[in-house]
Formats: sequence, C-alpha cells, structure tokens
Amino acid sequence: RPIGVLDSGLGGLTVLKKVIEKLPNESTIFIGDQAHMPYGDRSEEEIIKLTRASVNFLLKQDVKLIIFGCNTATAVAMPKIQKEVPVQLIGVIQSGALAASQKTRNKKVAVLGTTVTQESHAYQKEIQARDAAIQVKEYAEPLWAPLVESNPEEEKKLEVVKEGLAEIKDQDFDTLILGCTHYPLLTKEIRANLAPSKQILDPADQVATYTYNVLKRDHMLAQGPAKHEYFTTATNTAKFNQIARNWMEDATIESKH
Ligand code: DGN
Repeated sequence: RPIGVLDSGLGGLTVLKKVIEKLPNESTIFIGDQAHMPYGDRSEEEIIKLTRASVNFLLKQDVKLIIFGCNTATAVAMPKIQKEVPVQLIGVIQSGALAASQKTRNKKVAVLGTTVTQESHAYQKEIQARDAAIQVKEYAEPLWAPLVESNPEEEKKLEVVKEGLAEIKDQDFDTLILGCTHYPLLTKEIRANLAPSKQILDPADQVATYTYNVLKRDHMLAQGPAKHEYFTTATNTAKFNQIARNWMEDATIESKH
C-alpha cells in the first residue's frame, strides 16, 4: 500500500521529495489542493473541511499512512481528523520542533509560516514542550506560498524574500525553521538574505526519518518497486507538472485532476 501525502498545493512536494529519498521502495500518492490554495488565511473550519476531503481521497486510494505536507493543516486540522480515520497521520510541525530543539545552540529559534500557523503558536508550543528555555519567535509570510505557486522569475523571488526577511534577518536566532512547506522552494533566495552563521531548518528531513521509523515499527515497510502518483484539484495541470518535474527532477511526472 502507498504512503499518502497532502498539501494545499505544491509545497508538499518538498516533503514528498525527502520521503522518497529516505524510503526509495515506498509507493506514494500526492494530492495538492491547488483549487483552494492558499490555506494560510482561511478559517479553521474551512481548513478542516478541505483537508478532510484530501484525506478521504487518499483513503480511497488505500494508503497505509498519511503525511500532512502542510504546516497549516497540521496546526489546525490534524488532531481533529486523526480521531476520524483508521490510519496514522504524520504532521510536519512535531518533526520541525524536534529538529530545532536539537539543533539550536543559542536557544533562539525563528519560525516562518503562514498566518494561520503562526496564530496557532503550534511551533512555540511544540518546541517549548521539549525545552522550555528555547525562545521562539514566529513570523508570518503570507505572500510566499502564493509566490511559489505562481512560478515566478528569479528576480521576483529574490525581491519578495528580501522584503519578507528585512525585519527578521538581524535578530539573534541561530536557527530558522521553514514552517511552511512551500518555503524550501525559496531556499536559495532565503540563504542569500541570511548571515551564514544562521542555519536554515527544513522539517521535512525529520518527517522522512520519523515516517521510516513508524513504518519499521509497524512492520509496514514496502519492498518496492515504487510507483509515484500525483493529483491536483486544479483543472489546469500544466503549472503543477512544470514545477513538480523541476523540483522532483522527474520529467515523466503527469499529474491528474
Ligand atoms: N504549504 C502550506 C503550509 O505548509 O502551511 C500552506 C501554504 C498555503 O496554503 N498558504
């Protein structure tokens, strides 16, 4: 049975990529809800309803577990939906918080994410539950996920990222969490605007490790051969295909509506 991965759009591909690298024998099914993107400014009820629809779609494909490749959905929908479904749900925030609490040296962490994620203070709670001495500052970047979805020119990306980091980059954190799965697609631009002494943390690495551990524990690791399927709720699949082929380094990707 395959692993299901969901997101409001293309961002979840950054998680999927790490999962495929870590678990090359596993088949995967990805669903990006691009028709309703962005989730980051929606109400909690809307996010729960939309996320539930993606979960139900994946369950119909008989997935063995579901990764929420979306911080926004992890923050506000995962605990509720976990009570409704027969498979384990794996979110990105717990993994990101664990990695950050292990990696920060000066115990000062900054988190970038959507407005909803930041208002939930999910990162702050999860990090401080592991180490109460860690200072967590959360910043919303509501423009960044839609920016990624628009497949912009390099110059535009640099401009928006520079602007978004202007007030943040000189704070004294040593670890910056990419608390929205779209942001790893902007790593180059973020790196260019950040002192080399500050580390950028993508929770997806820890998500992949955690997923491996869960499947191993439950004796559910697959032996391959792996097959990867892509779905988007957008009627026009061209943009999805273009970005996905590039990011996943797989020119054969053909998403279905
Ligand atoms: N990629 C999603 C996240 O990690 O929060 C949200 C993007 C969005 O819908 N704004």
